[in-house]
Amino acid sequence: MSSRLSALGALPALFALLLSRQVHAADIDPLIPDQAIVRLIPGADINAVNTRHGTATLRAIANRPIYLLDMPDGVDPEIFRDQLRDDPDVNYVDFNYASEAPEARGRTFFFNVMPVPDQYQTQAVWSAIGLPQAHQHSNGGGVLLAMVDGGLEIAHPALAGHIAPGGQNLIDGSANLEDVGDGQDNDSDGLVDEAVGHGTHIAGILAHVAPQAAILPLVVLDSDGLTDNFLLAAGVFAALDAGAVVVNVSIGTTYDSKVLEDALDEAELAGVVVVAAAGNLNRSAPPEYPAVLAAALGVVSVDGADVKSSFSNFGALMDLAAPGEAVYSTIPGGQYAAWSGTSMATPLVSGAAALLLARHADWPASIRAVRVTTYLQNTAVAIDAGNPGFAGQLGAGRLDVDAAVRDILGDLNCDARVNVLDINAFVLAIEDAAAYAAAHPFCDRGLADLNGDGMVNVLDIGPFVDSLLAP
Ligand SMILES: [Ca+2]
Ligand SMILES: [Ca+2]
Ligand SMILES: [Ca+2]
Ligand SMILES: [Ca+2]
Repeated sequence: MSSRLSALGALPALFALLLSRQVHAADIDPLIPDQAIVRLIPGADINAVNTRHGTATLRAIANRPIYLLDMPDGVDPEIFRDQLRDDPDVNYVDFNYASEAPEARGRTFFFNVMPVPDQYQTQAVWSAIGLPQAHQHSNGGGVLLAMVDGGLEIAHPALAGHIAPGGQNLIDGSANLEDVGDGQDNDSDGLVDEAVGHGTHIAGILAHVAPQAAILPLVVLDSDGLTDNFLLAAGVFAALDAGAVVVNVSIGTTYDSKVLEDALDEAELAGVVVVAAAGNLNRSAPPEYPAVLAAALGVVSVDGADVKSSFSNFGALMDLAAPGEAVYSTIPGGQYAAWSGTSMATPLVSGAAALLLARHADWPASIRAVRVTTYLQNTAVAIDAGNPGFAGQLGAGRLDVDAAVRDILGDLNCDARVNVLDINAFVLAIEDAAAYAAAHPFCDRGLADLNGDGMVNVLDIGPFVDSLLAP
């Protein structure tokens, strides 16, 4: 990207971009002044648009006509946006807002630094979500799992062998993926490099949950945990281009960004599972995007007793809960530490999605994301009773990876539940294998073998009825 910027003679604009990124970390993400995001119609030329409007290209998204533009000095942003919108080459226009890691926004840091991996490997978080049992069925092999986050310590011993080639730093266009500070308070909040470790910590959680998945780092967060809507969307688009089937987004923005919605819509069409952190400010409004978008799995944090974490955002648009308190994972320097946040709950769900997709590699893109959501939600452990005041606002329940990944005998309509809705499918499975396969594509007829004799036939009827009547 840097060569493209130079070719456009946009270095002064880039300098302006760097200055404009000196925004304060805040509860509400601030507008980044003087920037516009445009998507052009197919075949349109950004240079012609820039010439007409006096704009300059600051960044471009690969393989799509989406650009971050620097507005001319002294224009009224609203009027200027309307002028851009009236340009026949322009599909949509939006402003650019800052965006943050929830832990940067909420000011939580890693703690209990340890030189050894014992806590990381043996912590109760893994057993709380049924991970050891789930690993008997799947380790995530063959799945490309993207993380749109900060950099990560590639050389960390616990990450060796887990990182996919082809990672990108979308901030500077380089291949530098490292998780290091720059000694600067990039977001002018009085804290220097407060988000160093975030990406490494997320990577360590993904690597433990889905040990055979390949983790693709897409760096959009700076060392203070700051990014913006354009970069965040660019990270999701890059994940799609790389062929990732799961995208972990432990980042949120309070602005309902058109370009981020665009990226999530494209992910949905491609059957890619985007998992996003709810946010760490114990509120339901303003919500944080993309977690609340329909195409994302929004994750809230609970403690070891499935009680909502005091910091966790919540709301009717959340999809799942997962443990997010004092989660041990990797940090730079080859070390380990605990960190609390919805950012830490999120990769538990992303890793679970990877296990599920490795187990069901036959699921085509057309059903993949919906199936993953259905399986993870319908096998989740109900937690509303233990969270008075938050009923319906913590998602479908707490992640149970074992329940999601193992075979569910009697689930003939493949919704990860066994109930009366399986009766017709069960009868079809017994009567006519071909008709069953046609009516329930990518479901497993073998789940009708309730008596476990290796055959699906009338002898399974009694045990199936018993399973429906079981408490
Ligand atoms: Ca800072
Ligand atoms: Ca910094
Ligand atoms: Ca079912
Ligand atoms: Ca049987």
